[in-house]
Amino acid sequence: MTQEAGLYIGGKWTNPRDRKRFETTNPATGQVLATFPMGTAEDVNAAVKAAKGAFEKWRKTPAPRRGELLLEVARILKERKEDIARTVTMEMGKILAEGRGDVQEAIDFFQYAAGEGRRMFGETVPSELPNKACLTIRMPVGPVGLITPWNFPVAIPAWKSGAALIAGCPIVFKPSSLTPLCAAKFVDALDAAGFPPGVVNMVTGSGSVVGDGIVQHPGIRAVSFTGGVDTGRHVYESAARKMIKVGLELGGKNAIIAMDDADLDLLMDGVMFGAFGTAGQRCTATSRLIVHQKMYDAVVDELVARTEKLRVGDPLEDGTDMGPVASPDQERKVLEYIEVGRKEGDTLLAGGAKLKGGVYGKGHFIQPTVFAVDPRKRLAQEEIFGPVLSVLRAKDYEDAVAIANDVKYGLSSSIYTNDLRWAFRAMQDLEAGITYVNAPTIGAEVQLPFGGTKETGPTDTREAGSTALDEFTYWKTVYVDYSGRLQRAQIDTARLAGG
Ligand code: UN1
Repeated sequence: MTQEAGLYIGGKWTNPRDRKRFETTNPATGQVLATFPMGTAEDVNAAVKAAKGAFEKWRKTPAPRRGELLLEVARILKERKEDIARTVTMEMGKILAEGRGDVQEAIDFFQYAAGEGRRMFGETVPSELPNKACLTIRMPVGPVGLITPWNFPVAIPAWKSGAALIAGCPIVFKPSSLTPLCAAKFVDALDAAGFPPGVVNMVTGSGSVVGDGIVQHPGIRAVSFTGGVDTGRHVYESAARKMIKVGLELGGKNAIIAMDDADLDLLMDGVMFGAFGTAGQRCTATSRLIVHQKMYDAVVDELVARTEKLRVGDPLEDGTDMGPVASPDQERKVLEYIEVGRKEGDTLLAGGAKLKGGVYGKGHFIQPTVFAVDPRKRLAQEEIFGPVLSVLRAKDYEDAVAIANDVKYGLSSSIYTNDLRWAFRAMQDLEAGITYVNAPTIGAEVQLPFGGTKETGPTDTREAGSTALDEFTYWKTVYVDYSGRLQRAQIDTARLAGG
């Protein structure tokens, strides 16, 4: 594939010459990596048409056979892991170990989803009538739209496409315009695995033309979207108007609660990874640290010392802890939040500036930043999606949980404690789709459900795990009457002998 990439429709890469093009750049260096076509409404139509054309055959392909293709994708991704991981790092800016992790998560999920092809369990349920069988089976909804963000440019497309494909749904995929090269390499692996033409389609371009075009297209029967709340609300509304299924994962304001009995070193290892891994650009990032007042001073001292030691730099280089943020927009947004903190009178404890000159000269590098914040301040409430951690003080367990829950999001959460009672209470008390005990808010594994509550996940869908299929299937209930006569439920109720 050249760096002048194209669209993938009906099993072929196409590069329409008359399309406007956009560039994708390396956020560490400003270097242009590739150009892509701005997809049009016609491109979306062509992709949906291809997907519709492929649906009948794909849904009737036995699920274990579909699974074999998914396993083949996993194998190809393994072979290409280093190249794709470097592309992730160059296009998005996360450090190479995390770029590899991104691809590994895709491999893991395709392996998991392949196995789902041999499970896809339904239920068998007793009938109230004799000689009658009752069961449930999953049905694929039809062609589906997948709209993905830039922060996990391989893993998130893999979660969505792996689930849709094993379920029997052809896909029309629109990647983020910041990371289309990662998406193209991922789709190239699907292409190499040999899916029937039309089962996989990718259209790059703007949210307003391609994204909206996919959601609103009558041929698209479900949409899965990961991104910000505002866009998510718009997708939700459009999907509701069309009465289709929609899966939403819209970010977080995830908290770690540090109880007074927490192991300080373990806590700090988790906080640093959770807050500054991927430069804080994860939906699951630890963006609040809520500390029991008895631990507060010790935690803050250690936090500042560790934050100041982080090595920010070239994400391809060994030994770098944190790379740049992903784009000029990201840089602007994060710096604006740092300003908000200053203006609202939050106490800046570490960082707080853009890094300039030398290796930083052409990139979007921001110092890892820590503020001490009160619960109602914007830095304690709003998703920043960058390397900015807000520290809050809590009186006791109840106060910590109240602070943790007092945000509109509900994705991930964590408590550090050695007291079983706090751990088990937190599992019940924290309003979030995920709770960790003695581990940070990031690092979800693919064989478990992933998603949130409140404004993070208003449709209550879960990606990954055994729940992944729910986004793309509906349940059919089947009754098989083999009695040879008309039996009427509720009317002819069969009686027990002697009844
Ligand atoms: C995201 O940021 O949207 O749990 C996904 C984690 C990763 C996935 C994050 N496995 O941090």
